[in-house]
Amino acid sequence: MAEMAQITLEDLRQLAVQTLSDVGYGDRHAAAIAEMLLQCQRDDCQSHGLFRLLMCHQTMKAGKIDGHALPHIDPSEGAIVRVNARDAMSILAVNEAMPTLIEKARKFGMAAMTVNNCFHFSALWPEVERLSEEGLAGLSMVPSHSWVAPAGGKRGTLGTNPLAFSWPRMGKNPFTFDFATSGFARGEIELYLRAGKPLPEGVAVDDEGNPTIDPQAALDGAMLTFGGYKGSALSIMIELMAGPLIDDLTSAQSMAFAEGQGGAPYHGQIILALDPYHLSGGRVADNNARAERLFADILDQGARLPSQRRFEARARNTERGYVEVPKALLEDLKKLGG
Ligand code: NDP
Ligand code: PYC
Repeated sequence: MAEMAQITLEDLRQLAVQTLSDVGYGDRHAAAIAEMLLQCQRDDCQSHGLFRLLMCHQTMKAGKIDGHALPHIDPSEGAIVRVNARDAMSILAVNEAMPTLIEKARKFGMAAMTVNNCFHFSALWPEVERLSEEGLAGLSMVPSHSWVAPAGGKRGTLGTNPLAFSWPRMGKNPFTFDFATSGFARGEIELYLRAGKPLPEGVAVDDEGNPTIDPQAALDGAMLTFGGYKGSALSIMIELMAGPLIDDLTSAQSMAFAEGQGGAPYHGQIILALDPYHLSGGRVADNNARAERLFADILDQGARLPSQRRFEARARNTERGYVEVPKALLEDLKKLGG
């Protein structure tokens, strides 16, 4: 078990903003990225919380990102809001276009945000949860770098390609899930490496295609999708939906673009917002009750809903005002120069 340090949420925010500003992110990007890192750490999402500040730093050092470019938002085309992130990190672009996406979903029943030309490192649940706060269902997906072999293959072709969904619930936290379509997120394998722990079986193969539980061999070899051919097909769908469908790169093209420099992948993102009022023909109350019966049947069996652990962590960490972070990570962050 790694030695942990306590850090208040405000100190975490300041540490993130300072680190991002020092390395070259403009004020608005630094604030938006820091808020994302804070939200993830507050919810005990270790692989995409403060740990990802290292990736943001490395992305700037790799020299391809624009730390200052502001997103260009084009709402002119019906139910689509097109966002050009202009080679900056995705988060500010998504945040700024979110009100337009919500407005369009309410107007048309469903709407899509397409984000192009963005660097992307983050969890997806904050944006779909935001939609559910507005009474909408949300679906979000992105490719990444081609670290993952398709089912039956041995070579990295697909990204770790996360998929997030959220469903609004009256007076309750939404039903939300957000996961990589690889067995493990890349960030999770990196955390196993830092902790010196072996991986479970079935997560990766080494560079000769043999199964491995060694995190470094997994990072050097190929990761595997979850659920065999089913996760593989979902991952391919994400490549298509957040790539060619919206005129942007696949994970393999993102990897080629990086030219071995490391840092966050560079690609597009699609977020769909669905309005239950329109889609149910105005019968929202009946259908909410139907959804709640589904959730009750799951919980009655002793199963839990996705995000339950996260919402519990949020309540606990918000109340006590601090989070626990590995001491080694804080040491590494202190060593980063501008
Ligand atoms: P996890 O495996 O940690 O969790 C996946 C989801 O399953 C969560 O919603 C989780 O809820 C839920 N869950 C876990 N255990 C159970 C259970 N027993 N019963 C019901 N639900 C359960 O996610 P990953 O490691 O795959 O991904 C972590 C993060 O990494 C995600 O936020 C993802 O967006 C991000 N990511 C980002 C990438 C990028 O390119 N930007 C690439 C890959 C991943 P809970 O949180 O409550 O446990
Ligand atoms: O953990 O797989 C991952 C990941 C990719 C990009 C950002 N995080």
